[in-house]
This record gives sequence, C-alpha cells and structure tokens, in this order.
Amino acid sequence: MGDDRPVREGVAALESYPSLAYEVNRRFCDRVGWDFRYEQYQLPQRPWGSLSAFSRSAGQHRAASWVKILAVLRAFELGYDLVVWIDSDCIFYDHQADWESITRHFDAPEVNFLSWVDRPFYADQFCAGFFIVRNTDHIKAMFTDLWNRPSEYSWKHVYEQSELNKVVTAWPTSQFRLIDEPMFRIEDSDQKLLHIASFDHANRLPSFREWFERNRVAPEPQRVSQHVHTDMSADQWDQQVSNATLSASDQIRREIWSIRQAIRRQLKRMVKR
Ligand SMILES: [Mn+2]
Repeated sequence: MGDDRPVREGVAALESYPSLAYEVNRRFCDRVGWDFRYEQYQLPQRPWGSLSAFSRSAGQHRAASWVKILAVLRAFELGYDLVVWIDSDCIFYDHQADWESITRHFDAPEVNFLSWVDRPFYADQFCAGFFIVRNTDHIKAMFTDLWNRPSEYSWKHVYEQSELNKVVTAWPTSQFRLIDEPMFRIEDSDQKLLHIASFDHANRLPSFREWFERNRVAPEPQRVSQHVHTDMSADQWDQQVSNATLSASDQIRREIWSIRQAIRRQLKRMVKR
C-alpha cells in the first residue's frame, strides 16, 4: 500500500485512516506471511504545499491515485514475483478468510492480473483499489506505458483505474481474473476486503476504528519503521519511468498548478467556516 501521508503512531492513528489501514493490513500480511510495504512516497515541498505528481513524458499532472503505478514498479524492481496493491482506504477485512482460493488463480501461468469487480458502480469493470499483478515484462511494459501516455483521466475520477480497465479488459480473458465479491460495504462477516470509496470518505475513520473493536486488537500501528518506506521520490520514479528530463515550461506549470491548488484549498476552508 502507499500514500504521501505518514503512518501516525500511538493514539494519533485514531484520527488518520491510512494509519489504521496500515495496522489492519500489516497484521493480515504478518498472519499470512506476505511481505508488507507502505510506500510513503515523497513529493517536492513548497511553502504553500507540495507539488502534485507529474508524468514528464505525458506532460501531465497526475492525481495521487496514479502514484500506485510507480509504487508497483518499485516492488517489481525489488524482485517480487507477485505484487498485491491495496489502497490506503482499503483493508483486509476478515483475517481468517480463505485467500488460497484467490492466489491459486496465479497457478495458471497465463494469469497476470486479478482484481475485484467494481460493484455496485460497474459490473463489467474492476476497482483498482485492490489488485494482484505478476511481475512480467508484459505487465511492466503496460504500467510504464500507462504512466507515460497522456490520459484524459490524469486528473479526472477514477484516474488510473479508467486506463487500467481499458487495457486489461481488452486482453484474452484467460489472462486476468475479476473476483465478484463484496468490497464497498460489509455484506458478509467473512468477506476478504472492505474499501471505503471516496464518496463515502467520512466513513473511513469510523469503519476502520470499528474493525479494531470488533477484532479486539489495539489500533496503534506497530513496527512502523520496518514497514513504512520514506525513500520513494515520485519525481525520481517519474524520471526513471519516463526516461526524460523535465522541460523548463513544465517545471513552471507545476509550480503554478500547486499555487492554484493551494488557493483552492484555502477558499474551500473559508466556505466551510
Ligand atoms: Mn481507494
């Protein structure tokens, strides 16, 4: 998983849903014996806020959600054969759930990608908040191309998910699996995932806190220094994946964009008051 926000330790975690998701997901991975990484990716800081991620080959700003592509490429580079991506607003819900039935799909060598159907939003698309990919040249090239190609969803909902769906669902059906199980609300006590979507964001903290009460475990994140990686610069990874230098005009565009974002944030705050 990953986010530009830090994992907050102690009781401060109760006010930070990525921190609660960290702890739920860390516990799950510990239980099933999967390596667990939280990429706290870095963006250039300015006095008014941070710059947004940017694809220099596409010449486009990229919404935060897109950075998962870089984080997965990083996990590939670390040598993992299979990489599981889970959003910071998504948790492994029932830790006793049977994941063998899911990972077994990858016993078929032609299967490269697995995700959850995006119900109730779309029945024929998957939700990029959770997916498993195989580290192959094919997948690596797909992610590299997605990052580098201009996209009408660079800043438009549902971002990289729209592009990923276009590419993956065009493959022969033998190469990917879409699992039709609940994810966006609790329908079964033994469901594998719980993902609190952005329209429902106010529910993230209460839902995740409830998970700890229900499972009678402490919510304070453990072993943060072991699992949170703060050395992933989104710009450095863009440079590596784009294999291009940032033009002076794009550099200026980024600065102006971030100032406009800061003003927008300020205006929103004023309206709220
Ligand atoms: Mn999400």
